[in-house]
Amino acid sequence: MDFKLTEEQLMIQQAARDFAQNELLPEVIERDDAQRFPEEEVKKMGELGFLGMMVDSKYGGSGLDTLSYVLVMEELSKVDASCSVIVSVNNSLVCWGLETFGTEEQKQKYLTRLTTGESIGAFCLSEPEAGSDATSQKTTAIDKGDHYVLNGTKNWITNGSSADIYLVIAQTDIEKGHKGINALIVEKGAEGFEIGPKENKLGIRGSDTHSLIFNDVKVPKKNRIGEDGFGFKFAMKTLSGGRIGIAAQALGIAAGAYELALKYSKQRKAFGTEIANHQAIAFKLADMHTSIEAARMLVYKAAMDKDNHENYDLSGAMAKLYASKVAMDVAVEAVQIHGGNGFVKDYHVERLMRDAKITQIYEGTSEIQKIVISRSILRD
Ligand code: COS
Repeated sequence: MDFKLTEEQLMIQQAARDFAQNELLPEVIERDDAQRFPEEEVKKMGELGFLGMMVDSKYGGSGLDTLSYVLVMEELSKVDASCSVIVSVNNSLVCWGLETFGTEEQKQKYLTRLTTGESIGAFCLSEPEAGSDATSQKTTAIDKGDHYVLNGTKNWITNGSSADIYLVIAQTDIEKGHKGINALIVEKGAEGFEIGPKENKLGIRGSDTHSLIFNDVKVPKKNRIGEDGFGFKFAMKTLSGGRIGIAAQALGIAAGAYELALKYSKQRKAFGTEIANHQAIAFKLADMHTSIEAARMLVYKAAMDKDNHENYDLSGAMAKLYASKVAMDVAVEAVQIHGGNGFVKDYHVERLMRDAKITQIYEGTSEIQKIVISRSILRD
């Protein structure tokens, strides 16, 4: 494994770092407080090419590798995980899925808008009773010849109200189980498509999370992704890549919290010296640094597996499982190192701690990652 970054990757990393510091940091606390979607910031990320990073330039994408995408995710997440989840969903779950499995017509119509930020995408798999158990889809897409009729409810959808293009997973033929599931492209404004109220969340409060309700929504058949019955495999394959993005988000949250704690520990004095000089704090920093470095190796390895066209189901699941635990542990320790100040919003670490939690839940909980990992090692 050679993790020496190329000149181009270093430039992209620096661009993301500068953007996060100059554009995201100034109002991140206010956006979190008010649960305000970062509309202007998303536009700018579109201009910088962060929204269609791995997409071919013929569809307006940046044509970069997964490792570059991971570097951007890491830098954005150090400062604002609400922004980085928008980037992750748009890149990994929506653009990648459409580019890899969509028809040329779908790519021309939808992908070109998603890569520039003119439109944002949402990935709609979870339901009130189908989160981890993703084959138990209750939303139906009944085949009516040249179109499907979509009925049901989706839950916890990132970009729920700000997206324009929704990839919706639904059951067409219940008899066929997961082989009777389809993935459909639904546009905002379709008759019968309602956006439910916004969730009031613990973390990533700047991203908008909604339930979505479909009441007899007509979806043309040309909006189906892949062959009839490909929807569940589409969701699984797409989520495998999505997990690398979320692992990178977790890595960034951990690294961001660590950097703040390191800086603080060199400034704050107690018992006549900077607190970093106390072994109680220095050892915490040592543990944080070590676990972040280990997480980084797993995340970069998973990205490289994808770039090298190796199977990345296992490496992506391991990266997400481990990096999300590191994010949670490191963020809690960063708050501890900050003491009373850590409990106050101005110091940013309490937000990072709240944001870290979701990385152990979405795009497959830690328990689901353990299912994926254990099945893989027991099969091989
Ligand atoms: N790539 C391609 N196909 C995959 C796959 C992958 N990564 N993972 C599973 N599949 C296929 C299987 O090969 C199987 O197809 P066949 O019957 O043709 O062999 C099919 O999908 C069903 O798989 P399986 O039998 O393993 O299904 P399970 O119900 O046991 O569930 C898990 C598998 C738990 C891994 C799956 O339901 C899952 O990932 N759940 C979490 C979903 C999730 O991330 N939710 C969060 C929502 S997005 S925020």
